[in-house]
Amino acid sequence: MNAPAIPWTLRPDGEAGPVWRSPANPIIRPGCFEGVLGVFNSAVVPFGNRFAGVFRVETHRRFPKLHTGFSSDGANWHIEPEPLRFATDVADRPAEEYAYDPRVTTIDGRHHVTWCAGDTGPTIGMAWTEDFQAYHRTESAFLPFNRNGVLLPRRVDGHYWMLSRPSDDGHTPFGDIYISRSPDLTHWGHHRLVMKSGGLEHGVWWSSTKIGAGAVPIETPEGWLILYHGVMGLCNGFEYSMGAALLDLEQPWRVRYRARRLLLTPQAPYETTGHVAGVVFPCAALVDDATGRVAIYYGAADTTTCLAFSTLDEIIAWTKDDSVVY
Ligand code: BMA
Repeated sequence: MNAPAIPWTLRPDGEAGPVWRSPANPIIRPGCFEGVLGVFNSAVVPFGNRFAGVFRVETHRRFPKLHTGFSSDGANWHIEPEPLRFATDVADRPAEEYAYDPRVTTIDGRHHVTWCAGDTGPTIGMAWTEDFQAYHRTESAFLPFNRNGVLLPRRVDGHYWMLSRPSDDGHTPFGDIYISRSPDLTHWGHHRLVMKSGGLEHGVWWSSTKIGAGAVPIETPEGWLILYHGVMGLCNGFEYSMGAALLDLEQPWRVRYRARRLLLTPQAPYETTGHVAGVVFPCAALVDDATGRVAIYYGAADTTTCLAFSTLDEIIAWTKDDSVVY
């Protein structure tokens, strides 16, 4: 079966940044089915000759749930109106849990979903699927409170690895990216700090409050490329931007390069207006191996799902040209 072509738009004339937005943005909006107030911070992967994804959907209860979606072109999506249900679960779950900010990582043909689960407080829920119909839930990875759990897409040194951000029970005013490893995707240890939030020490001013992993890391000759979110505290609240860093391929807790300059910050009307103004929140990226084209999926203003584009060469050059020195 042929892999589907990823969405793509040429860089518009006059675009100065390393990443440009899709003219079709927002690609998924409230109202994609009846009663949807927001669909954002969601993750997609190639699935046979099309794409599948797990989406954060909010209805009039504003209680976030995960929904499955399918697309033949990566830009036009059908989102299932019912939240996804787990075919197998672990015991002793609260009666109703919130679930948000999913990531999907394909390892050896199996799609692993990680998300922020309301498991006696926010922490990293885990499930796997092979068909995006039956989801098998396994134990949560960490103790509460934790968010933004993102797996590496292959084993390194025989282990699975997950980036995460220890946090608090609210709108966490701090946060650094850690990595943990596991022999079996159940038992996690060997915890290491990867990157601290920005600020004066690191000169990454736009992420001076907190940072969190975003898209599944992309393997490149220069290291694992991570597209992450960084948060800056402004006088009227938090602002969420997207940045890039490269982690060592064999020792993924070591940062090789970290771009001082952000890749994308809220500027478009759909990023500066919505349920939470001033948020771009990447959760997935598709790469075309032949051309190095990258399609980045991000949530905008906690309301819609959007697409942005670049190439691996451009993002890597941007990251190395003005990097924090470690
Ligand atoms: C974070 C998460 C994200 C959200 C962001 C901005 O703490 O809850 O889901 O996009 O805040 O509101």
